Amino acid sequence: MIEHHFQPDDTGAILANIASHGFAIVPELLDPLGQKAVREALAEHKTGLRGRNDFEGYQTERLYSLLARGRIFADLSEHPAILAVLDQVLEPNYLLSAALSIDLYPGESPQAIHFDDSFYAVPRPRPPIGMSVIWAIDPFTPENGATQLIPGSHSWSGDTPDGLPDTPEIALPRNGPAYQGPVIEDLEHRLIDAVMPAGSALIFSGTLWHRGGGNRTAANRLAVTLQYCAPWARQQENMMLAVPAHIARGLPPRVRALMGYSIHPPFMGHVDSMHPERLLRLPRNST
Ligand SMILES: O=C(O)CCC(=O)C(=O)O
Repeated sequence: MIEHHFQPDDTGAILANIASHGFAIVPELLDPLGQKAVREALAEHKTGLRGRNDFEGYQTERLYSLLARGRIFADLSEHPAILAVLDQVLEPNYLLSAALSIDLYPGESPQAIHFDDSFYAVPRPRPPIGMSVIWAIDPFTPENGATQLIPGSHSWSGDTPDGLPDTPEIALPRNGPAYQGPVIEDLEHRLIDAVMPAGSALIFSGTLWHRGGGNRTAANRLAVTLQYCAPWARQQENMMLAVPAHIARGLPPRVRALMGYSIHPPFMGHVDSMHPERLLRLPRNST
């Protein structure tokens, strides 16, 4: 059995595991107070509404735009142990692409197997264009829907290996080159459960095949996922509209840079030839 759990300051080992297996787990990175802050921030906004398709999950409640919903999410998005890893994997000036909570209700079925940066239609194998972090707010178990991963699949070639569900919701590139990789007999047997205690962070490559598991328990499984992308790639969530300017002004500079209040040289991200931070600092009534 391979050990995939690492100490937060062991960046080298985390990076090595991501390079060889596609993921790493840092147990209990968020303490119980932080977990409570996440729950309280989400509680204000929960509606009980479930997902709109099988991918979001018909028995899953997702809340997006998290940076606008509580300071704790800004803290998570710039967690030093996470950024120390991302700094080595993604190009400088990388961005926060998505910030959402995923609450699996009892009875949720497993998701389709997918990889998170599939909507960038760049042929595989390739370095990741995105990196994902899933923060377990409840403990993740095989029974309650722990994320399931296929170790090593981050380096697979091709986008639609035999046997993978290719559903419209996933929007896999359909016109790309024919699959060139190994024949996949039974993908489900290759999945392993990301079992981890509450507060743990699962960090994985955007090219790693995975899915949310099914929830066979009587309790919910709550997670927060923060996804990051290359500085030249389009973010999934439009952070400028998702987070109103008056909230963005109060966020730490690094978080604002992750949102897109930053320049990727020579001038990607400018506004009227100015750094976007300059506009943000203008008095409220002039923006
Ligand atoms: O909820 C999970 O464990 C994984 C969810 C996921 O992979 C996704 O929605 O892209």
